[in-house]
Amino acid sequence: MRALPLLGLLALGGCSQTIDLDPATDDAPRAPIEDACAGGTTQFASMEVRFPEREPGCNWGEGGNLDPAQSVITARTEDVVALAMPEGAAICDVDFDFRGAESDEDDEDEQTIRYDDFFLLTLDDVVLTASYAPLVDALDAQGHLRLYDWDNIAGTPIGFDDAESYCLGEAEGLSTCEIPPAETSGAISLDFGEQIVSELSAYAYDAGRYEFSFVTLGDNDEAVDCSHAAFRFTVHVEYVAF
Ligand SMILES: [Ca+2]
Ligand SMILES: [Ca+2]
Repeated sequence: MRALPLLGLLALGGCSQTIDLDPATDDAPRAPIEDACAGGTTQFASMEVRFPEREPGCNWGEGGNLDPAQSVITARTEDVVALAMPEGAAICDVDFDFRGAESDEDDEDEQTIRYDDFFLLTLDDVVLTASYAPLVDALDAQGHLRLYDWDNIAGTPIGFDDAESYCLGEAEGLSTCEIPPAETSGAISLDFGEQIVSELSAYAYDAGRYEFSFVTLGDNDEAVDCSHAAFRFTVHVEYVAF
């Protein structure tokens, strides 16, 4: 938000003949970001995001969580990792690499996402992927983005038998994703198309933060719910600093 006045100047400089003073500029940052990204002064960074293992335990009845109930989403835990993006930076392109680290003894190329019962991975509020697609139906949309809000998910009935996953932009043919079913090992990939990256970039820039959240959901099983194994990925970002 602090960078917005600067962005306004940039926009004015680019089109001094048609100064638009309309205050309804929700979408305004997009064009300047795309212009700046096309300007050839982008920078690159690779950052690792690590979510340590989380032991079972949902804190039912606390912090907005409901009381335990069979086959209903009643509780969540949220682990947050902030990306160390420079102040005022905007994303031009982003790639996610979910391959295991080479130093890992067990598996160099694939990692298992283990979780109970379901998970969502978000950047800021935007759901990047979710292991159970119906959860996303309850969320507010902004363009192609779906915005995570626990209050919209709490109380959702669970159908364990048809657990289709969700990936941002995949249903619209704008992204290509591979998400292994629960409790299986397999290659994960999230490849977001240009349109999706552009919307993500504008959202994160407006939010002024780059925070990944690993949200784990449960119904009523104290011994397993809201747990997940360690999970990590590398983010390769091409960005421009305003
Ligand atoms: Ca249960
Ligand atoms: Ca459960």
